[in-house]
Amino acid sequence: MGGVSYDLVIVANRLPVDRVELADGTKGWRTSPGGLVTAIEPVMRANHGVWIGWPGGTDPELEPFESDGMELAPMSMSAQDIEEFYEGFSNGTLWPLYHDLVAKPEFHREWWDSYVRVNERFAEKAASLAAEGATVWVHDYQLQLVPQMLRTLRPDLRIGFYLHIPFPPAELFQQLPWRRQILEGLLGADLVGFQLPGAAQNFVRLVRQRVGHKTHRDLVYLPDGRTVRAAPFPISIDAAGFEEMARSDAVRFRSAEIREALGRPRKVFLGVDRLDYTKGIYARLRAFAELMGEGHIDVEDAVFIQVAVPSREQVEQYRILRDEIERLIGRINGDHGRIGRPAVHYLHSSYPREEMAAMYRAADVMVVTPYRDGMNLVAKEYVACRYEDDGALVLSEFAGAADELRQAWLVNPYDINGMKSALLEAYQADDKEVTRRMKAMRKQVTQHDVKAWAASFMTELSDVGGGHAKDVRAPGGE
Ligand code: GDG
Repeated sequence: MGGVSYDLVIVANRLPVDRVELADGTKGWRTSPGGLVTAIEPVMRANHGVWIGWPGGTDPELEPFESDGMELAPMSMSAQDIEEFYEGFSNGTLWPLYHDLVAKPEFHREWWDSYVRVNERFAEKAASLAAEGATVWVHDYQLQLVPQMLRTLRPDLRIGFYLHIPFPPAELFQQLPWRRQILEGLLGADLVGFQLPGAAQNFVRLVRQRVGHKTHRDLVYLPDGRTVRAAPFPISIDAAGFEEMARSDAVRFRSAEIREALGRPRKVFLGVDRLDYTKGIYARLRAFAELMGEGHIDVEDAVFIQVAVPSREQVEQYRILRDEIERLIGRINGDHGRIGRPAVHYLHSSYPREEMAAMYRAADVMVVTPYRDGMNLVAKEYVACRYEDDGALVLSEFAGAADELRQAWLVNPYDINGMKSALLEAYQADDKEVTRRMKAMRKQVTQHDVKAWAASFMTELSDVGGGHAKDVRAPGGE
């Protein structure tokens, strides 16, 4: 490692870049624009930071390198790690368990063993790169054991953990055979951050019941004298960045082009999701199809664009879901489409950010209906792009974003009739009503952007973190 050490270490399952094959056959890096990169980048730049994560693929471990002004330290993954740690324990056990059992979690002891081994490797890497008294910020459900492992290796560090997905109620979490180890893993951090207050409360309650530590409100008192704080930090987006992109000539032009290509419908409905069973894609399309079948919406007037970004394609449940959705869309178009006028435009692909912004701009009704979602950034991105204060948002009450975007048409995605009424109301709402709602939501998203999120987590972390650790600067300072 050449003895280089850093004052700030970000540890996340994925690096913000992908390992790709370049035109000349050699390997190179491509930045993968995600919410986390924009969130973390300013903090990384304000400090001497490094980001530890997996670049995808099964290449052997590489030395840390610089990309686009950020120091990155790639972690290797073997085919077995990918199968057991990533697809297995992370996405076949924890993901469904933490999302209200929307799918049935599988419990396998080999998957758990692999989870422990990979978490150990991440912790060792962080320990080797952190300077004396440095701050380490660990992210998400794949790495819940890292805080404690790291604290054992390096008691001098200040450690923060942030969970991007929901933290389940005790009644569900209880099922996990390794529940105690996960709770103890998280308690290695000084500050454990969640999307919503309810998740932080679930965690504190479980720690009291299962591990037996004393707690008071958002604090946990450990026998060794340490105090751990559990608190909500609702994540957000680069709102100004999205608005600027939406206002650009290129995006405005592209958005008009999209509406033209759709055959100039009166109204465009839009869904943008990773193809995941938590997102409620099937149910929303059924609701839309029934509205067409009953004559409330005519295919000459409205279309639905559903972008389904490929995700976790090696996991069986995701393949089944894809088949079900594609069969449903085939049926809807068969029943309601006309020549040159399909009812649903289905895109199974990922797109550049500008294209996403153009779709947000082109859409009159944005439909976000997850059964459970930590936050849902797509809903906030739509709002950020609607700088003319128009556009209706239909939003599941089970998305974290519903706590902030109260003026959306809120729906229970399990209630198809309720969802039909909300879709129809949003479709028929007059301009004044749509604007009143959008204005309020835009205020919320602009005032609580991702910079504010990262800064508030960092500030809290330096307040709770053990005595003499170095202070890490929050970005910007405006
Ligand atoms: C997890 C939690 C929580 C999607 N397709 C493309 C693309 N995206 C971008 C979106 C958005 C992000 O990916 C997706 O974020 P979401 O929040 O909607 O959902 P998850 O992927 O499930 O994220 C979630 C989040 O973590 C953050 O804490 O909100 O609850 O589940 O930013 O724009 N971006 C581009 N092309 C695509 O095709 N460029």
